[in-house]
Amino acid sequence: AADDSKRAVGFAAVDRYVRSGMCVGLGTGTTAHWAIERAGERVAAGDALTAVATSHATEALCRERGIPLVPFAGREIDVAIDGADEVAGDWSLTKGGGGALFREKAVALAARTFVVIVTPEKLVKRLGAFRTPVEVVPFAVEYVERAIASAFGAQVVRRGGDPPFLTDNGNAILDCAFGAIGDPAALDGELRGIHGVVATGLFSNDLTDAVLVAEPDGVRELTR
Ligand code: DER
Repeated sequence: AADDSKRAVGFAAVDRYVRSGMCVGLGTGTTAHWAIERAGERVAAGDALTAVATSHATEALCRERGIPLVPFAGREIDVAIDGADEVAGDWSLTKGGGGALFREKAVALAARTFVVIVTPEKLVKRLGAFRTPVEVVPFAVEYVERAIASAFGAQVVRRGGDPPFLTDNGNAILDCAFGAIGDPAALDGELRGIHGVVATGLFSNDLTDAVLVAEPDGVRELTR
């Protein structure tokens, strides 16, 4: 059932926002998986699509499905489609549960349109119940961990066991419990001011152009 919902919302995003000839930013995770599946079907049916992948995992699936890949710097991205860990009432997002937040944010920023696809449990009033992923250069990970803990009183956990998780960029991830986040864009800025922080999973609300939710009776597109 969960897979059916993710499939429905992934397919809907591609069919509503992707036209032949477009370059599509393809996200990472179990919901974005279905947008990639549908893009593959559209290519197989003859649509001229190219894709910018947000992770090695997504690159591999695109290759399996015959979706032509172009580099991020390659060309304009018409639409990016991706999942999220939380969608707040103002459409700010927590992303990075899958560790792809840096490239996902790069693609979302570069895309003309950014479409978020979720199942209903991702909708929250405010961000913060889900720990905020922060990507950090390994050399500075202990320094950043201390800086976040002392500056925000946040409980900070380095992702992964031994050896710790590393992103496709070779960086570490700190999962930080900030509690309810009133101003995600401001917190993102403060965190990125700490030397060693590469990116955070806080996506400001002005990035999100559409939110598609897989409801039991079909896919609902939120209106702001
Ligand atoms: O890592 C990410 O940002 C993913 O989009 C993640 O947050 C959502 O993954 P899911 O669709 O598997 O829940």
